[in-house]
Order: sequence, then structure tokens, then C-alpha cells
Amino acid sequence: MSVSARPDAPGLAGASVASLDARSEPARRRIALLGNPNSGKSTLFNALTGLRQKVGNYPGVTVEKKIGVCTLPSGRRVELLDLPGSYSLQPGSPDEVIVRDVLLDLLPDTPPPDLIVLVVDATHLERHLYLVLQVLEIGRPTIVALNMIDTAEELGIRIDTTVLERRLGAPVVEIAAARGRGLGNLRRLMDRDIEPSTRHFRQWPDPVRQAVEHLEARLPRQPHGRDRGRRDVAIALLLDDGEDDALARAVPAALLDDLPAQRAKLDTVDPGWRNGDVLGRYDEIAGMLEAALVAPGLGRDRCGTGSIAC
Ligand SMILES: Nc1nc2c(ncn2[C@@H]2O[C@H](COP(=O)(O)OP(=O)(O)OP(=O)(O)O)[C@@H](O)[C@H]2O)c(=O)[nH]1
Ligand SMILES: [Mg+2]
Repeated sequence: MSVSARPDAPGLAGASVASLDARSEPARRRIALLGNPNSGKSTLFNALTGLRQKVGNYPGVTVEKKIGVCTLPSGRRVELLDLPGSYSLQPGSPDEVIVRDVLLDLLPDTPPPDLIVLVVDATHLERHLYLVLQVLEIGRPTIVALNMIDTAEELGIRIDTTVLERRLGAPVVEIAAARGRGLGNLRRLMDRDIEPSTRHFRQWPDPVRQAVEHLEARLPRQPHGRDRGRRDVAIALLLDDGEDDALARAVPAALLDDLPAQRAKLDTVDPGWRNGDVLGRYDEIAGMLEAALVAPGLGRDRCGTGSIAC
């Protein structure tokens, strides 16, 4: 499905802030805005929710939790969560721990979203696609919103959204949240049932894959039967060294005690095994950009790592 951007006003249909608590209205669909820092999540959140917002903190940390209500074209009201900025689901900051924990369903007071709107800065596509691939592999319904398309156009950057959609296995929509552009298209997409992407963008080397499978088999069954979710938890456990976080508390102590030995075993095979994940994804991203990025007047090399244009 290709969705082109067109000018539209931000949706601000009336809704009260009667109750915005995540668990208080189980029937209400939950949509999370997720993306790199400064990708425009809060600008989009404000445009979609108007003043109907509630701000608090996630339990035990000073990370801000922002929830609002947004009315979609069908008239149904959904709950919108403005997640903290994150570069990676392998967390390196308290903000990123929260994002990972929400997606892996580890936080009792913040259930995972029914739909993710992944906000991407279209002028830094290469950098932002890294998180996109990670999130799509989690296997939850996701819309990719290419934000700042106004600035991208000024820079001469054109993105073939049809090609990108095909490569990602997820709908892509161009928006300029700060100008209210494309928000009608986005809201219509948010109203639909979106199939989760089934793409896998990386190949783990055999020893890592075996370690993940070994951990997964020892994890308790998830109540909702999300087998894919168990694999994500297993990968997170292997890659993350956090000791007293929601992830560690969610798994049996014996399994946790075994993790250093598992990692040490992988270190002996290949000390750089953790980086295989990073490199594999950037190879995939390079291929996507080659196919989907049309940038008249810009040489491909200007779109490589560290470029201001991409
Ligand atoms: N040109 C342009 N700028 C935008 C657009 N949307 C947001 N911005 C600007 O981008 C900057 C970052 O926007 P925020 O909404 O604060 O980004 P964020 O993702 O919430 O940032 P964090 O909460 O720090 O992760 C601000 O200066 C916005 O005005 C857009 O569509 N076009
Ligand atoms: Mg923000």
C-alpha cells in the first residue's frame, strides 16, 4: 500500500480527559509513538491529541510518561502514548530501557501498544532505519511515519515510499508534523487494522542463534501465547547486561545466573558476536536506501554514514 502525503489539518476532534490511565479502559485501542530522539514524536503527539494529555513518570524512574487521547476518522477514540526517544532496542539509557520494556510487555502499568507509529526523520533516514528494523522484527503492527518531509524536500531528498513499504513489510506515510501535513493520511492508517511485518532483517551466526533458542526454551510461556515475544525476550537477555531491571525480574533466577556463562561461551567463538547484529542491519539498510532513496543532485556517497543529507 502506497500512501502519498497531502496537506491536511491535525486531527482535533473533541474528547475529554476523563481518564487516561492505561489499564482503566481496556477496550480503548492503544497506539504508541516511538522513534529516535528529536524525530518529532512530541510534535506529532501534540498535533494528534491537542490538549488532551496527561503527564506523569514511569514507576521508579524520572522518565516522563505522556498519554493522550486521539479521535480517528471513524470516530473511535484511541489512547496515544508518547514514548521516550530511543536509538536502539538494546538500551543504553533509562529512556531506552523504558521503550524496550514497554515493547516486551515487561511493565505492569503500561501494556504494550496495539499499534506502533514509528516516527522517522526523513532527513536522517539511514540512521533512523536502524531502530525501524529492530522494531519491525518485534512483530507488532507498525506504521512508519516519515516525518520532516518538508525539510527533506528542501534538501532535494525524495523517498520512494512504495519501495520502502515493500522492503519493510509495513505501511509508510510521509508527514510534516510541525506543519500538520500528511496527518489526515496517517490518521486514516491508524484507523485500520495493520498486519505486523513478518520480515527478518538479520541473520545471527549459528552459535548466537543456538544460544537464543536455548534461552527461549527455558523462558516461561507467555499468557497471550506470543511465541515471538519469548524470542525477543531471549535476545534481549543475551545482549543486555542490566542486573536489576524489569527484564531481569521477569525471568527465572537460574536462567539469569546462567547468562554470563552463555555470553562467555559466545566470546570464545567470536568476541565480536554482539556487533554482528549491528553490521547485518546496516547492510540491509544500505540496500534499502539504494532502492528507495531518490535524491536528485545528491551523489549516493552523500547519503552514506554521517552525511547531513541522509
Ligand atoms: N522541519 C520540521 N521540523 C519538525 C517537524 N516535526 C518536528 N519538527 C522539529 O523537530 C524538533 C524535535 O521535535 P520533537 O517533537 O521535540 O521531537 P521528539 O521526537 O519528541 O524528541 P525527544 O522527545 O527528545 O525524543 C523540534 O524542533 C520540532 O519543531 C516537521 O515536520 N518538520
Ligand atoms: Mg518528545
